[in-house]
Amino acid sequence: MSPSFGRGAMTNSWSDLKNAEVFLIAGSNCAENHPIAMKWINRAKENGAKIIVVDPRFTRTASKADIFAQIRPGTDIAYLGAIINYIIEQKLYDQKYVLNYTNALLKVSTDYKLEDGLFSGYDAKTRKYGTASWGYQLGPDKKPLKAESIEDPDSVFSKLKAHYSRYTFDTAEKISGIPAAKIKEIADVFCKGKPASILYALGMTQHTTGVQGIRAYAIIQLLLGNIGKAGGGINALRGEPNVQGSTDMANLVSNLPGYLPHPINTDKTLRDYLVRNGSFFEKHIVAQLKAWFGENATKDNDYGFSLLPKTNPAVNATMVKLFEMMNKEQFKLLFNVGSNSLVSIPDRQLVRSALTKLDMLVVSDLFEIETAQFWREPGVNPADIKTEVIMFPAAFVYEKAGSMSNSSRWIQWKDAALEPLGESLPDLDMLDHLFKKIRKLYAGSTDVKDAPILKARWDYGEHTSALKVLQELSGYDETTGKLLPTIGDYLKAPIGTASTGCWIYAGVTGNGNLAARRNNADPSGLGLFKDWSFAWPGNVRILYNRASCDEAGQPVDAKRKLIWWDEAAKVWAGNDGGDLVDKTKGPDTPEGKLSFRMNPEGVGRLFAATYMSGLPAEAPADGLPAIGIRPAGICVDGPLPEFYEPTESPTTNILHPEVSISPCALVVSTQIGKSDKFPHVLTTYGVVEHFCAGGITRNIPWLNEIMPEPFAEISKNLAAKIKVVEGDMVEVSSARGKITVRALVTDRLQSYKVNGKDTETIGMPWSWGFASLSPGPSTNEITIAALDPGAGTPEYKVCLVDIRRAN
Ligand SMILES: Nc1nc2c(c(=O)[nH]1)N[C@H]1C(S)=C(S)[C@@H](COP(=O)(O)OP(=O)(O)OC[C@H]3O[C@@H](n4cnc5c(=O)[nH]c(N)nc54)[C@H](O)[C@@H]3O)O[C@H]1N2
Ligand SMILES: Nc1nc2c(c(=O)[nH]1)N[C@H]1C(S)=C(S)[C@@H](COP(=O)(O)OP(=O)(O)OC[C@H]3O[C@@H](n4cnc5c(=O)[nH]c(N)nc54)[C@H](O)[C@@H]3O)O[C@H]1N2
Ligand SMILES: [Mo]
Repeated sequence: MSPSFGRGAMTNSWSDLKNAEVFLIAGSNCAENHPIAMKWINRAKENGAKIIVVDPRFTRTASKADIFAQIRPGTDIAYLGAIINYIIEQKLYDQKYVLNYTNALLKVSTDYKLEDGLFSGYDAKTRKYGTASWGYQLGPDKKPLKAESIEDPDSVFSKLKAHYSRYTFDTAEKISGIPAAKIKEIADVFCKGKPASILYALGMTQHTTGVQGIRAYAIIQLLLGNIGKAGGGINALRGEPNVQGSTDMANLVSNLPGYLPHPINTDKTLRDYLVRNGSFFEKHIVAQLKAWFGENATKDNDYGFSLLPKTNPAVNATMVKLFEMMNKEQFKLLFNVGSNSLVSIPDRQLVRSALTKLDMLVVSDLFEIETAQFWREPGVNPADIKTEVIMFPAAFVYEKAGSMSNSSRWIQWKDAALEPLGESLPDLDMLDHLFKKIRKLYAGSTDVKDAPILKARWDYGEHTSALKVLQELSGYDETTGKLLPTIGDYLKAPIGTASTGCWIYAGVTGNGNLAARRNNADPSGLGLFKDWSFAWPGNVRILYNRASCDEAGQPVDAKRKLIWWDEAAKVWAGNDGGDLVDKTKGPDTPEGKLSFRMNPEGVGRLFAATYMSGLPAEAPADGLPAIGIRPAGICVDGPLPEFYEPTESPTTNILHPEVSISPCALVVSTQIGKSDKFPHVLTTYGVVEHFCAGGITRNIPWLNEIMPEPFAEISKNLAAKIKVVEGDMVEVSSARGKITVRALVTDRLQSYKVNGKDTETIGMPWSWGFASLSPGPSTNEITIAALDPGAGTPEYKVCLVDIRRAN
């Protein structure tokens, strides 16, 4: 959502959850998937906090809830929109916060509109939006015009009010299946408790409107003044061990490490890149180029900018798209590290076919997972497969040193506890061996496309040191070769004299390895633990914490003081590190007022407008395009969250039947089902006993014993209708395929009404495949490959199916 911070991380932290007065847990089953979250939630509950859970199923998390609402999968924006409407109508918002810390007063372009489910700027041919009309009205100084009051019809606040006035509790009930009175109860309880925390994970993100759902959370939390506060925030409970670290390190197609925008094919020079992305990124991309290319990155050669690979934004090769390209024979080699795509990718026939198109597949994993054995899946004749498959046995987490970053943005160091088993190696050593061998093969080449490999700085030692890698991320003074002590030293260094491999990690190893700190003192009692490991950026534990203070820089919540302006010492002091541009700039200075310093407006964004700050009033005399400072992160599918039906849905969108599903959704599956043939909604989820695609856990006998096989969980109503009892085998089919599993008949799923029509949700775990000690059918045989247009996340949480007794 933003080109800088917060691409899915907690604004707060695990241990901060204990400070909340109320929780909305919607789209997360943390009791089963994130038990550490539950530990801190339970502490808050002991202190009287209220828990609201919204889920299509009654989960173990729901069993702890004061309010539980069963929702039709994929309809959260409908009830969240109704809550936004209620907050505005009943004036439940935090007036001061909204005025001072959000863009409520800024005037929106008069060209902006939403009509029949389409925002202005839609191009039906490309199914994409032109976003020019989503901007602000700008003054002659190129800054957004500010309205006198939020009543001004052009203000962001008025646009928000008009947009959500259509979302009544009754409309939300018709769409989501949650009774109107229950939605009102959720709104009342959530808005009354301050601070209030929102937790989410896959139940919100795995939709074609995933990003917009999280935007709806942001709007609610900004209106209520809950961001930047202890016990508040929006907390993305991230999944895979170190998924936070891997996205920090650019395991995302549109980013370089530290969430720097990835250069694209039209960026011929560093200047072109800065015209698109703003001067804010100059220091960071140059520091990264220095880290990657060392002495081969100089001012004279544009710091080696031409050595960086460029992406084609029209391709946007997120995971599913990548397999689509592979299936069109656009790749010869796949290096598959720590992922079991043949089980985890939706509509998995695409993966099955794509892998056969490769010349070579290298799999690095602990076990010979399904992906590595695709050539001997039942039904496949190995003689037909031309792909050569090579297995690299990988060392496990306890067998290697390194840092892992958790959802709280804490970078935590660990040492190796065991020697790697057999011939297995840490992935870092594998990469190091490979890189050195490849560089040897390329030696002497004058081909420009080989230059990045030949010019890279690669010095992690004879026996690779993970600490050296973390030090490279932390950063060096390139003039002395010494580590830069802190992020402040990095920021002060003139451009071209400092390197960091990932600027948000700057300082992590500057004064010793701070990631290895294990001091669990917590003097404030707020769970900040600031001497335990290191949180990016700059050890700030709660992002946007300037917003926890009033205009005078004093904490608004006396019980939960994060930072404050110390007038005598003329400095921001506090229990937490200040999320501030400059700690010596007081609350009445322009810098000291910025509550959301990473946004170009400096405030939280109720309306995700297009905007570049810092553009000069006059065009530059040299005729070159001007360089601004910082662009706003936008959502490609609209500046305000709007409800769209999932790609496969049992009903049409009652808000705008002509534009029923997201007009921008990227639908990759070729077979799309309709509700006449496939009347039920399927949702997929994880189970405690297995981990993701099950590569590890299905090889652990005692886990297999307690969770031996996949199942389809159905309501008692549905069971009676299809004449099935618990334990019977059922065939679940979608437009893409069918699988046979055991029926699990429970009260955890209930029949419900959608727009007057009886509807059923079927729940299925997805952790099985044909290999391992305990094989079973893969649920992704039937799921749909339809992607969120911004994030590329597949709509794993909703598709249409039919179910019947097998034989
Ligand atoms: N034991 C165990 N722990 C895990 C994992 C595991 O496989 N096993 N996986 C790890 C990974 S990689 C991840 S990403 C996380 C995932 O953590 P979670 O997101 O908690 O995992 P899920 O069970 O997929 O989905 C969460 C809940 O969302 C609900 N849901 C489905 N659709 C909707 C919807 O439209 N709206 C709402 N409000 N809720 C919906 C589901 O019923 C489910 O209870 O867990 C991590 N932890
Ligand atoms: N239907 C459906 N499908 C889903 C989801 C869903 O909710 N529903 N959830 C999605 C989500 S959130 C995720 S994250 C993906 C996960 O999908 P994948 O990433 O494909 O699945 P994992 O099982 O997590 O694969 C991780 C592999 O890494 C291996 N491994 C562990 N440690 C190491 C190591 O140190 N080095 C190496 N080289 N290998 C290692 C493990 O043995 C395992 O096989 O699945 C997605 N698929
Ligand atoms: Mo995940």
